[in-house]
Amino acid sequence: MTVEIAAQPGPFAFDASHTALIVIDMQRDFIEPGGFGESLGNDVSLLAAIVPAVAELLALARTDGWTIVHTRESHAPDLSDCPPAKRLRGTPRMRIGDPGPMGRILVRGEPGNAIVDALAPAAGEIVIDKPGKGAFYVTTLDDELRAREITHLVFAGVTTEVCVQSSMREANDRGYTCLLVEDATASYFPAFKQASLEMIRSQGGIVGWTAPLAAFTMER
Ligand code: C5J
Repeated sequence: MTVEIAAQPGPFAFDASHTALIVIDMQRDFIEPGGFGESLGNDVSLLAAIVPAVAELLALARTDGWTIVHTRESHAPDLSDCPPAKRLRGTPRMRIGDPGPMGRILVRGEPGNAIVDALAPAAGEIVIDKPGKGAFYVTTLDDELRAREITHLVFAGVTTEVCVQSSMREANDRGYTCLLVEDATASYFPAFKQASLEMIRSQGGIVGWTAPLAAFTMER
């Protein structure tokens, strides 16, 4: 059944059976003190603030039978999938692969690399480990979505202007119809979040649509 919600730049229509929720990188490394995000000098509380909204969106998607995907920005323990150009950027204080308070920074399997407890993937949900900012780069995400005949993607997660926007642009180029939930995404830089939302929906939705979580809950 197709439903239509109020969104920008116009109404967004989708069918639950062809829709996936893509929750980007809600990991301890970005959201909790002691992880990668904080090691770069960021205020992680800005990201922690959206956890309740993402939890509500996940609950709604589970109830309505959407496909659910969680991503984690993560690297192999030998860092063979982390280009030096990525590792050497940022602050020399703590880099990807270095030991941190929650284990090695952004390394697969380390405690800090896990998704925060409140948003833990449920059995059967897709979890994608991605070495890049975009969720499609050297991952199986596109194959997983096409195998399930997914055409519409609803995005949430962090950070808006980096991994969320990169993933949404990659999805757009692959032919998916995309929407970003405005209050279920966050940036360490509120102005960057606002600019990203405006970029995405500009020019008639050049990357896609945006809508508040309430647009989904009011529909029910
Ligand atoms: C960053 C991300 N910001 N998940 N990663 O490095 O946006």
